[in-house]
Amino acid sequence: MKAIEANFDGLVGPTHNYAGLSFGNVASQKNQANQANPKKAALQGLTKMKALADMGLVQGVLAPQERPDIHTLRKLGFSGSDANVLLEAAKQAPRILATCCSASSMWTANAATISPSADTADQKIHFTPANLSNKFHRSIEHQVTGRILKATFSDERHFAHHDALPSVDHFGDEGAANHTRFSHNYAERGVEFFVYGKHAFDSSQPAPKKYPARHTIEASQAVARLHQLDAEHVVYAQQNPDIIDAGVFHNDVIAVGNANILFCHQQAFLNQQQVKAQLRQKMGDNFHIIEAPSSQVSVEDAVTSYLFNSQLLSLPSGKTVLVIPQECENNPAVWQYLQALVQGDSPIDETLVFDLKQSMANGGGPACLRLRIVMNEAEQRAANQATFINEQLYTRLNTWVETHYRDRLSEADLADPQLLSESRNALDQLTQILQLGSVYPFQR
Ligand code: SUG
Repeated sequence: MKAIEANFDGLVGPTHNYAGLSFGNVASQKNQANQANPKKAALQGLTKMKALADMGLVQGVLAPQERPDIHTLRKLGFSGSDANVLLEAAKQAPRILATCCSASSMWTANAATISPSADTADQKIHFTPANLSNKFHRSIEHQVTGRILKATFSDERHFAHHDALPSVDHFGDEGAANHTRFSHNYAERGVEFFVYGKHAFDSSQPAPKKYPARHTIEASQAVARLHQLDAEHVVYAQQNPDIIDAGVFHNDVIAVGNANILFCHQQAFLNQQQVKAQLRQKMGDNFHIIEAPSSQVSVEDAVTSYLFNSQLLSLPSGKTVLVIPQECENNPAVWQYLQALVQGDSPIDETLVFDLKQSMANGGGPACLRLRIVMNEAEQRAANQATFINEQLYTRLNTWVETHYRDRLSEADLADPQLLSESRNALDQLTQILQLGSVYPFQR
């Protein structure tokens, strides 16, 4: 049966803001306290989704989380009416309030790790929501993420859902941002490539010194076991610890892969030669590795431009395109490298540039905004059809954003009880549009 790679983008939530919550993510820290524009952020995301759907790709959308997260604030001892919870949190612990208001679930590359049915022993698609345990504001996503994934892929004949791994640093799991699946044909068994930042149970192994390694090898191995993958078709690689210290907090900031292509920086992995050799051995002939040399693109250029946080897409026409953020155009070294790449004899035919500045300012590029799911035709039919982007859904979601979103938001606005009710009202309608049922705590 024919299979395709679908991209499910995260819809930016109504509380999108810049709170500087992600130590080790240079953009998040740099833009702390800047004013955000949630409406623009959501529309920028929708524009990308629609453009890819128009190119004949299967494009889905995943709903955002309920924020402010009153439920978590109550767990932390704030009480009274919802308005009082917000007020007290703002007074006593404004940073905790900010963590409970982040729209960070928009970066669905961190929502979960997905293994297609061609790779799993029971021939179902397996989903494991990422615990995101390294950052408090993200560690409170996985439960609702799991519900949204179940509401989008509910048919148990095709889809197997696991709980997130235990939420501790030993099993820190950042999901698909550190996972790539290679194949010669989407319908056939592929090679799953798991990238981690450190070993949790072996302190003799190298690790970054300045910024945290968010993801452990033990987490990757657990996900591979849960997904019933054949060890013969799995490769593990450690991120180069030095580049984590330079701001590469996820592998998808320094490498992207799809089909039979790996596009990465020369310094992406520890023991890079060995990693490449393993991938070549498992993928066999006709596997392409495009390695950007440090002499042409520095790690710093990669981090500021998000060159590798691109979407490497195989179009129905047979062309391969690289979806990049505008920041690549603005970086002369990166732009020159890209021009030479598409004009030369690389397997990448074209670049497609998007303005995603609202998300980029929090360290989220095109690839962060999407979760990839390889599906065959039966699986596509079994998924929730109301979540696939087409002309009608695009128009409906644009109107929904225009109706419910603010065009400016700063930290001081997070305690506004009006924002909570606007946000809940918007999400209530969204669950109807996307036919998700009651996935949010306020609906239960
Ligand atoms: O986890 N930023 C996100 C960005 C995630 C990008 N995803 C991938 N690379 N796949 C993070 O660091 C910043 C929120 C703030 O500071 O307000 C934030 O959470």
